[in-house]
Amino acid sequence: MSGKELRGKRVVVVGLGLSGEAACRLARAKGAEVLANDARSRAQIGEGVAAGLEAEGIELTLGTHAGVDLVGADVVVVSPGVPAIAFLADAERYGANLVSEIELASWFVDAELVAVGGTNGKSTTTELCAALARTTGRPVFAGGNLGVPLAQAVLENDPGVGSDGIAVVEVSSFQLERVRGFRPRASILLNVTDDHLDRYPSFEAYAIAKAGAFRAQRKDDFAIVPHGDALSARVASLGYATLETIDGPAPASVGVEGDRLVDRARGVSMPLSALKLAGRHNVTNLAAAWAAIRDLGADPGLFQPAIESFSGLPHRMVLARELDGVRWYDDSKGTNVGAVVTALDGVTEPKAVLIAGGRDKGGSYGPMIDALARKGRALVLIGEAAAAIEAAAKAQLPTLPIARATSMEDAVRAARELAQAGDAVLLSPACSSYDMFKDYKQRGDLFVAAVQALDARAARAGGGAP
Ligand code: UMA
Repeated sequence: MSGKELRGKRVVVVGLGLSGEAACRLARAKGAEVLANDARSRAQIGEGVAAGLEAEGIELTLGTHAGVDLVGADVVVVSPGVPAIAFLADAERYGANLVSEIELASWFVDAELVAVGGTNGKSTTTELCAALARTTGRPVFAGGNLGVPLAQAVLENDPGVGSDGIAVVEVSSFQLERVRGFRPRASILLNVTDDHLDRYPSFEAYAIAKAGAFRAQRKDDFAIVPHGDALSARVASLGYATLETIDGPAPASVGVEGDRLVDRARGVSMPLSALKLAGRHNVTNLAAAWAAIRDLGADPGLFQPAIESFSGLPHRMVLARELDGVRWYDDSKGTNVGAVVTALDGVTEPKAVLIAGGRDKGGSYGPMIDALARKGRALVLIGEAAAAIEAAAKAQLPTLPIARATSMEDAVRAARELAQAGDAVLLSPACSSYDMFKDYKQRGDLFVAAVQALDARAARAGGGAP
């Protein structure tokens, strides 16, 4: 079904977070009869949001999913955070038309779409794509899992989703679970490693969910994966696009030769030093973004200034402070084991104290403990997963010092005691934040505040002004 036909249709939206709210309003603006449903109560949703939706003619069923008829609806939009609960699975079995919010939104996108998927590096690569896309002078939207739902951009007539635009969408596996017509001109898959195993029955199921960004692609579209990443290539090949590899020797279309990034398709190159982001993985991210935007017809000869002025994302390996020879990094967005491995291996300091823990997402901590064997000075653990991580670390690395902390301030104090001059301290939790914090942003902000509040050792020892 095409979205242009929503007038008079019955649309049910399940989950009233950012995506759900935008999806409701979009469907309503397109003339649908809309019912919004959320397990949270009216008080939890907030009277302002609820009354605002009702004023737009959107019907609400809040506090329960019971009694909501999905099978009788023409379209059911499922928010990314709603797992495959029985309510949805039953309806699907009886023929309900379930779609994700990005599927609904994409029905109304006239721009060229660029999708950025992968377990890690999505947000940085999305922003890199957007920075390179802006060199074309065309209107650019960057959002999706990154923050602003695609449905909201459509609702607000963002020029980046209009016919002249380039819409760069960070896509999570959750958003890709129910897509059919979502067809990016260029779709990037950066990597697939363990994540969200609390939601998926297996690693394979999680990996296959990512194929939603490729299935509707056609032969003249582009599916972009790193050279040598067989799993990503397999997932990307589940569609019909031309597979393009990056960050490797020819035929990879963009690769590293000596100290330069080389676009072999266009014969353009740039010194790697133009990229200000630390870590080898960011070269992969850049090569992928470069290839995608160049494939849309941009002139890569114009990319270098945009790359030089790109400074990265908040809570992604941001240097918070250097104190007494120790460098403190906020990588609160490191919410899975793969991200922590990349962060630990990426810091230039020879040893690091890692602050990790939070809500466990299933999967093995093994690769993180392997990285600690290479780089770890000590481990400070917070949150619900502390015991599981401690057990994994003790089994593999019995001599690694481990401390437990009950708050972020406590964790920072403990890390300070364990770090030595020349070390890094890294908040890269490998877990989600919801057991102790509102989200990863609040977790990172509290870390930075606690680090800023530390006194220099000389000042502490001196005990006041001379
Ligand atoms: N809900 C139910 N029933 C349930 C479960 C949830 O009704 O059984 C309701 C909740 O009560 C809540 C709503 O669903 O009201 C939550 O919806 P949501 O979790 O989809 O939240 P949104 O605010 O719409 O945010 C989503 C993404 N969240 C998730 O995928 C969990 C945001 O990604 C994204 O930025 C936003 O859409 C805009 O596109 C966040 C995220 O954590 C950052 N993503 C994961 C990640 O990056 O690892 C995938």
